[in-house]
Formats: sequence, C-alpha cells, structure tokens
Amino acid sequence: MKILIVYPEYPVTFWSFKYALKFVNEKSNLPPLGVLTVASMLPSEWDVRLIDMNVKKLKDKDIVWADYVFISAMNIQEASARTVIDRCKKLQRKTVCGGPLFSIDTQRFDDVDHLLLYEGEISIPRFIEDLKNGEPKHIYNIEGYPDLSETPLPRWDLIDIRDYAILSVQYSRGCPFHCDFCNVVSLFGHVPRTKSSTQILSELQAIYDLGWRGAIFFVDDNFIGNKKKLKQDILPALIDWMEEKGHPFTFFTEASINMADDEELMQMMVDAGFDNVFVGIETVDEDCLAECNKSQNKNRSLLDSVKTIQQYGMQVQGGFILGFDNDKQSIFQRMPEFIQKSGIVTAMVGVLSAPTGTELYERMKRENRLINDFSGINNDSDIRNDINFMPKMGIDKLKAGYEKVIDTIYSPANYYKRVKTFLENYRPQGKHKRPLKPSDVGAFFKAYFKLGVVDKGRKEFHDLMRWAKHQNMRTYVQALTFSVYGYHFRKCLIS
Ligand code: B12
Ligand code: SF4
Repeated sequence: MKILIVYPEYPVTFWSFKYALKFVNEKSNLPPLGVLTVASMLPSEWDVRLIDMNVKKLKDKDIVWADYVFISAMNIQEASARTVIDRCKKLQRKTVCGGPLFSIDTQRFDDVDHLLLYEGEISIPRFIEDLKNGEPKHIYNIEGYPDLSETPLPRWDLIDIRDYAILSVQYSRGCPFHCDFCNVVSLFGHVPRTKSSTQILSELQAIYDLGWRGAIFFVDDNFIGNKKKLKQDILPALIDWMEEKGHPFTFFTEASINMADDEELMQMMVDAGFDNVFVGIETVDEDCLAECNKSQNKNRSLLDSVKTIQQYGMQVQGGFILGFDNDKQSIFQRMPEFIQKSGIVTAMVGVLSAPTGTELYERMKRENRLINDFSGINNDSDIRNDINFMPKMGIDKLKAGYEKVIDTIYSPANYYKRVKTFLENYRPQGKHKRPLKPSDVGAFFKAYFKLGVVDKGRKEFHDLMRWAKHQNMRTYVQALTFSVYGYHFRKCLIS
C-alpha cells in the first residue's frame, strides 16, 4: 500500500512567524506532529511519504504515486485542504481525512472517501482492519478517548528537521477547565490524559539523536492539567535527563494562569529547562471572565501572576480576546494598558469566535446569532472575515476597537518599550547554551539592515539595542530576537 500524507498550507498568520523565519532561512515554525504520529500507526510494510505544503510544493505526480492520500487539517487550513481534496478527486485517488477540521465540521466534507474523526489511536486501527476486509466505511466517529500509553513515537524520518524553527513533543491531551469558547475540551475532553515519563524521554531521545539542539514545544492543551503527575514523575525525570545530556533543549508550553500559584511547580519547570509559556489571559474584565466561565483567571491580579511567572524565569506569551457580550468601550483602552504593563511581548489579541461543538456555539445557535461558518482564525487583518456570530456591540464597533488595540500594542514605540519592560523583570535561570548556527550571522546582519535602517521603527530599535548591549549577552540576543518577532507581527497584523 502506498500512502501519501499531506499537511495543507497555512495562510500568513500571527503564529506562522513567516516574516520572522525569513531572517533565519527556515521554512516553517513547527512540524506537523499529528501526521508524524498518524504515520507511525500505519502498518510498517506500507510505503509512506509526507508532504508538508508549508515547506514543499505538492505535485500531481506525488498524488498519482499514492493508493490513498491522507490529509490532516485545522480549520485555518480549510482552503488549502479543499484544493488538495479536489486535486485527488481529479486524479482519481482516494482520500482519508482526519484532524480538528474534519472532526468538528464533518458535514462540509461529504465528498471525502473516508473521514476518521477525533484521535487516530482509535479510528486508524479500525479503518485498517476494515480495509483489509475490503469494507472500509465512509465515517469513523469514535466515542471516548484513547489512553496515550499506546501512542507511538512520531516518524521523524519523514521530514527534514532543518526546515523547522522548533520541534515538538506532546505529553498530555485534554484540560480540566470549562472555558465556553474552547475547542480543546470538545475535541479532547476534560480529563487530562498523559504519557509516561518513559515515553516522553524516548521522544526526547529520538529528537536528540537527530542532532537537534534548541527549542522544543510541549504541544499540550494545558501542561499543568495533572500537576501531581508532573511534580512526582515527569518533571523529576526531565530534570535528570537534561542534566545528564548537558541541557540540549529549552522547552516551552501552554498552561493555565494558576501555575503562578504553585512555586514548587514553577521552580521544577524552570529546572527542567522551561523558559516560555503561553497563557490564556483572555480579558482583564471580570464580567467577561465570568461570561466565558474562565474561573481560574477570576479574582486574582492577572498582572501579579504574569510577573511572578516571569520572575521565575519563564517568558509569558498571552492570548487575549475581544468581543465578549460584556465588553464595554473601555476594554479597548484597558487591554492595551494591561499588555504594556505586563511585558507580555507576544500578545495574541483576537476576536471571539465560536468553534462548532463548543458551549459558546450552542448558545449562539440558541440566540440566533450565528452568521458564518467557523473559520478557525481570529486575528485576520480584516476581522470581519473571522467573526461567526453577531457580537453584542456590533461588528463595526468591534472592528474599530480591535484595530485600535492592535495599532497601539504593535506600534514600534509601544512594542520596543514592552520588550524592555519584560527584559527588566525577567530572571532567566536556564542552563541551555544554544550553539551558534551559520544562519545566525546572516540573520544578525539582515536584522540590523531591515530593522535598523529600513524599518520605520529604526530609532526605537537602536534605543533598545543600545540599552541591551549594556546588560548581558543573553539580554542582547533576546532583544534582537524580539525585534525580529515584532517585525513579523507588524507586517502580518497591521495592514
Ligand atoms: C501545536 C499547536 C499549534 C502550533 C502548530 C501546529 C502544527 N504545525 O502542527 C501553532 C502554535 C503554530 C498553532 C497555531 C494555531 N492553532 Co493550534 N494547536 C496546537 C495544539 C496545541 C497541538 C497540536 C498537536 O501537535 N497535537 C499533537 C498531535 C499528536 O495531535 P493531533 O494533531 O490532534 O493529531 C491527532 C488527531 O487529531 C488525529 N489526526 C490528526 N490528523 C490526522 C489525519 C488523519 C488522516 C487521521 C486519520 C487522523 C488525524 O490523530 C492524531 C493522533 O491522535 C492544538 C491542540 C491539540 N490538542 O491538538 C492546537 C489547535 C490544533 N490549534 C488551534 C488553533 C485555533 C490554532 C490557531 C488558528 C490559533 C490562532 N488563533 O491563530 C493557529 C493557526 C495556525 C497557524 N499557523 O497560524 C485549534 C484548532 C481548532 C480547529 N478546529 O481548527 C486547536 C485544536 C486548539 C484549540 N484552541 O482548540 N497551533
Ligand atoms: S484553560 Fe485553555 S485549554 Fe483549558 S478549557 Fe480553557 S481555553 Fe481551553
């Protein structure tokens, strides 16, 4: 059996880091871990190839080679996935689709030959069995969630790791919280399922053996969903392994804000090599937090929580949302003020949208407010393309307010100031020493030319770099890296 796995193209987005990657000559931010894992679940005698369209062109001859074309996608990749499906039909090749897009918006893909919904650990063995018996079904809709102890090692041999800026590992799926807009809980459930420390160390060892030395993203929905296991098993194992290997990696992940309440946990994470965490802050308005059921963010000083995490040695990246029913006009001022004070450099501000199957979606349906299909993007340069329900304040007000927030926080003056605020508060503890790569030299000169000569924020750039030069090498490199990110954010968010 010949299987071609295709990972469709993303548009240019906040997280694509497309304009930043050009400085270091890398093609994509992260590899498609889902399909690398799916590939490992296929019989070893099958011939499997992978094309990640974010790093390589998909040719007709690739499709014609295959007996089956497997496609994985998030909603944001829908346009590209649709083109791939149509090309397969034209070339008379059968399609097998899975991943978030096909699991939640299944009805849009009736023309796909086989739809394997939700997690492959359950659906793929059933599909293979039916295929062997000559009776594969159109839809495999699974009930329940698989135990991750059986999840195999990803097939890293199918990609060239040099195409990517960061590699990834997954430790857990699911999140114990109940935020009403969240797709994670409708896809992966409320009870965090975890891999064992032996599995995680094998995954890290495999990446280490590929020669990778650098950043690794733990792509968990909420890394601290099961704190007990983390503290007793996973983090001690990671700390020992990293020490033994000489700290080859830095880690970052996604976690809920309540990590700031647990000093022991933060210290262990930092000791293990975590230096960055994405936190869903969402809003600074208590009524809005209550509206979306984000209980863990309520009744606390969000600012103090962020500062605490930073002082432990972890950068905080933050997700923010505009467009709650309880949002008042003042949010368009309060949110940027918070972002500036917090020193959250990578602040992803988006408009609220309702993914199919979430509690928010059901409420919008009941209230007859749905106006579009869920697009999967929430921070387009024209947010009218993103909104899938009628916001209480009206689309025009929301659009104007959103643009004001973005223009404020990503103006060169405010952005560079925020970088400095962060670097002043940050207490890095990591022991990883990133080896210098040949592309770093080119990146350095490109950055100084683009940001220091051509860009309209050149004065602010030089001010920051002059300050950073008088700190230490680490701060200097971080200031330069953030400057490059800022260039990407401005190019992709401010039209
Ligand atoms: C890592 C990650 C990213 C990474 C990179 C993704 C990449 N290159 O793979 C980054 C940070 C870039 C990212 C960005 C975004 N992401 Co994201 N991301 C994730 C995260 C945390 C983990 C994905 C992952 O690697 N999982 C590990 C692998 C092993 O699991 P998996 O991919 O789900 O695959 C399993 C199954 O889905 C299935 N499967 C998958 N593909 C296929 C294919 C076939 C044929 C079959 C049979 C089965 C199958 O089997 C696999 C094994 O069980 C998920 C949350 C989650 N738990 O999945 C969100 C998630 C996928 N992201 C999401 C979103 C919304 C986004 C953004 C749009 C956010 C934004 N507003 O900008 C952006 C858009 C992308 C972009 N480039 O701009 C949503 C997607 C919702 C949707 N319906 O589309 C998720 C589910 C989180 C959420 N909030 O709900 N993301
Ligand atoms: S904490 Fe994050 S992952 Fe968990 S339900 Fe809320 S938004 Fe989803």
